[in-house]
Amino acid sequence: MSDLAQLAAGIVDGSVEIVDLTSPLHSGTPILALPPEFGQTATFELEEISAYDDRGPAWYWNNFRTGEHTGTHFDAPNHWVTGKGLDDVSQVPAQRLAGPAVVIDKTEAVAADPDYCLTLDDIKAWEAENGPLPKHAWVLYRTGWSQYGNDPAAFANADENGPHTPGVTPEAAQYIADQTEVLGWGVETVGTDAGAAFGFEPPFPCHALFCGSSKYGLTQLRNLDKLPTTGAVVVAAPLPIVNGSGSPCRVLAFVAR
Ligand code: 23J
Ligand code: MN
Repeated sequence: MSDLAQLAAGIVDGSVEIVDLTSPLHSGTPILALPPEFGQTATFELEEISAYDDRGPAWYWNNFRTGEHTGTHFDAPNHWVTGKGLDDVSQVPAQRLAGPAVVIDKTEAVAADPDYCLTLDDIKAWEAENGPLPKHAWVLYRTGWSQYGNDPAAFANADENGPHTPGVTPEAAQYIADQTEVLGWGVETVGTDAGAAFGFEPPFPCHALFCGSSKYGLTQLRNLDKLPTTGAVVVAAPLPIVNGSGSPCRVLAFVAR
């Protein structure tokens, strides 16, 4: 049997499990709130066109309105000024939407400190155990934060100093951007950067360094606890919005059982 036939057979008989890493999209899906001087993204909203009624007797359908960066979504290179002129979300090659997935688990550190940021030493320790961050891989940052995904206030975890959510140190982001050939960085939080990352140097290091090196972002992922450290395959499927900076995205993981 060819590899692809074996994959297809595994999907049919369940020995390949497809784990949905996507958060459900609805008007209560948490969104990023920037400081009030900046433009704001929109929540997801449905507008009913008809529901088997006099507006359309045999059909139900909706219009929707949403920010590109609402819910589980894909950050394209042109999202950040460092990636200005690089690919919009419709231009990202399909071959670069899928790849092997690896998981870096910092659940314990984040439980102790919600502002925990992944360090370069953390990455080096992960690589000593598992090998180099692989070429063309999605690197998924497991923090446990998805447990708050149905409670926007807990998910934002903000006080008078701003949001307190986990992220990545500038040094670690620099290493991923410059020293690896990964596809991108996937997180459980509202954005790829820490809640406090506006005050980092550079500000928002994941956005600045990943967009600038044509690496992608995936956010608000769930079910990362169902993935092995290495060995899963992940497919991210953003809408091909022409000139878009990102898109709500279905993210599926193929896992051998
Ligand atoms: C715009 C400005 C800052 C941030 C973001 C967007 C995101 O997190 C995003 O969804 O790309 S931090
Ligand atoms: Mn985004």
